[in-house]
Amino acid sequence: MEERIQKLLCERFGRDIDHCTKEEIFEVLMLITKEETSKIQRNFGKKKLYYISAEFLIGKLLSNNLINLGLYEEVKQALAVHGRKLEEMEEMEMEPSLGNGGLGRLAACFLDSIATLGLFGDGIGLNYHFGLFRQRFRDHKQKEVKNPWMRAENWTNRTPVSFTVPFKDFSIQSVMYDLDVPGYEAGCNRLHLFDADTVDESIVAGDSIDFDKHNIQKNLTLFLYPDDSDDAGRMLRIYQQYFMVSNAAQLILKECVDQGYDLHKLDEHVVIQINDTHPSMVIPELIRLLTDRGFSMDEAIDLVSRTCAYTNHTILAEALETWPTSYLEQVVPHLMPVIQELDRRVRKKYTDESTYIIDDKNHVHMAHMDIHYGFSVNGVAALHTEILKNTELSNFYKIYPDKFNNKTNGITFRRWLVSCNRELSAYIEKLIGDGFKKEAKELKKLLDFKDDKEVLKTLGRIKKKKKEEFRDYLYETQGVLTDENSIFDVQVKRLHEYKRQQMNALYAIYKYQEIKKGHKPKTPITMIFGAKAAPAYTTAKDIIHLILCLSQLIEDDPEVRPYLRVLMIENYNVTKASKIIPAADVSEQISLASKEASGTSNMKFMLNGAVTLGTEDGANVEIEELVGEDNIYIFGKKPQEVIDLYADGSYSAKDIYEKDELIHELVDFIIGEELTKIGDKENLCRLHHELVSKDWFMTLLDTKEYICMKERVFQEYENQEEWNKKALVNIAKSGFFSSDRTIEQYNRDIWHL
Ligand code: T68
Repeated sequence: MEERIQKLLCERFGRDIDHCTKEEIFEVLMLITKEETSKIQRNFGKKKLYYISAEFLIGKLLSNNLINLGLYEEVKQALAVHGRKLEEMEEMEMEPSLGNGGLGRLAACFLDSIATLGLFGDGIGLNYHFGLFRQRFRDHKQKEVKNPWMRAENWTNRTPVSFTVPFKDFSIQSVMYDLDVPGYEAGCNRLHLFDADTVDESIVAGDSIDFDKHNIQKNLTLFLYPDDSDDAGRMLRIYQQYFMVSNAAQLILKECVDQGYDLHKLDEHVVIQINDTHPSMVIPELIRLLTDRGFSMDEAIDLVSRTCAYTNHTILAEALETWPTSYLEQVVPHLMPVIQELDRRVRKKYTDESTYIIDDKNHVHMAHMDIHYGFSVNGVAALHTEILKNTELSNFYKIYPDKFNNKTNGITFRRWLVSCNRELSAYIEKLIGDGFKKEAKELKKLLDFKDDKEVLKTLGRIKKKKKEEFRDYLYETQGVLTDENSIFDVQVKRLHEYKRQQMNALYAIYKYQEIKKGHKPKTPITMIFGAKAAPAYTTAKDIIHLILCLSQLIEDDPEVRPYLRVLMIENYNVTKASKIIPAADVSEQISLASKEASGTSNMKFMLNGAVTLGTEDGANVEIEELVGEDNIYIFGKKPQEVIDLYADGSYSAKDIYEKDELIHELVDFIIGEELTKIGDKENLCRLHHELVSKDWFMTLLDTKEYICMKERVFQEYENQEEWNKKALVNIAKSGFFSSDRTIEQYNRDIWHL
């Protein structure tokens, strides 16, 4: 390996390793990894899965691919001979900006597991040049700048595959870029990312995220989820979605034909997983392409319906996509006759208007199309699926009880343990062998060490080491110094009111005031946030502003600072997740019960020995069942109580604010002089008003219980042996959340590969 690295460095840069930069060494390591990946066997079968998703949040690939190829140690040693560190080269890698949150990261974990299980399945998405914005903090506010993550040498390979994608007024010729996805000690699949050569990065001004939204040929794949707060932005999303699925549909048919398969048996050779509704137009597009090839409408609809399966990731009404027919007419008029035909058939068969595809306001409901014309509908955690069946989609469940099924999310342990926490992984291996890397359930064997004081101590030591590493990382990247001897209390996820970062901020205010009164915590507390807010989501940005102002207030206060810190990680992404999660003690999963479909960071924290402080929501419910109530902290209103509150409209934030002294005081602190002298009064007042007069996601409902429970968490942390035992039980029981298990279930129940 050493020779090979040297040779390639000399060839490309004319220098040996001792005289090469980290960037150069990284590039060469990437090329070698790509070459090795291309040598391993491709998964194959007579039926193939296509996982279509607007997002693939794949994260950096060097370490992961080396681990999966079994080359990590070899490369590490080769570099060590020259005093170079693999970790330092990895720092040079840009994180692909191809996703936004849990949905995109889930797709990436799934690709890893699909390949690892030897299943024949590729991902299909878009090659966003700037992807999701990069977050900067200026004046205690989020500022969005573009994120140019691509380099001349990339993980992707340009392929000769190209399709013509027709829009109303023009066509766009696509280019397919491929990225190899090696499984862990297993075969390899691909991620196909479509792009167009007409796309022009220079139309983006400076480092902003502003561009001409009307120039589709030039802007089509520049950004992920370009701002949809105006019509042009919404229209651009339709262009992107159709571009993605038309390419997907054409690729699928081409691959079938190339294999010599009979398209009349499409469903025997192809299964399409539609990841949320962004790829839903693949249904009418495939039907259109098949009828173009002479298939009858009946047969085309029947075939496609037996090929497509839909995953729902949310019950938030505003996230359920609908498109006005007038928009679709302007972008893809040729799809409208198909969509209208699909709707006509629904209307002929069913009387329940709430299930129609096109509603009386002429909006096309993408999820409705998926449910009627797909053969499977799945939620992403047990509770979520029950809510879909009994509440959100109950009218559909009545019609199609057999289509509904649950697939509780999972995470790949290769990235979220073996790669991000090598110390813990190695220690587990020492205790129970390395079988857990492929059979996650083997982690259960750790329970044998539940009362082993030495083991518990070692777990504590590893946690401390990860905290020190995070301390150094945060100092280097953000210039903020953390105390590794404090409790790390962590909430990292997209910013949304239903996730209730604002409730966590109210706790910070509570603790600040307590410390001011002289009630100091025994062990200092570091509250760590990481979150991006959608650029047009005002309340979310106001919450970030509040957190950053609190952070400043405490930094400037020598009385409080030794006991409490509030830190916000800038530009939270997969790379930063893999640094903070192993260092966390407390995992904050405090969404309003019933609103978080599953959550996946909850699983990552658990796997790394953090204890969950959470509501009865999403996969928290399943975590609780696994670890038992002694090893998790659950608080707050139950999902059904929340659903009932919405139904009868009886929740009033104002009532709570007016009647409860403590809450009144905490909420008013937001507009008090301590914060308004640091921050922007307009933003803080707007947030205060939002909380007191609307509070759509019922923050104030659970705030008091939250504070009480969090106090208990910090108290119980003081008994380190008991705490480490909780950590051990969490790790030992986390095997269920391996995405290998999830994918086995998808395959067993839906894909049948
Ligand atoms: C997340 N959804 C769920 N959506 O919120 C989370 N949506 O509970 C779940 O664990 C995860 O999916 C995986 O199932 C998302 O991440 C989006 O990102 C999104 C983006 C645009 C429109 C709608």
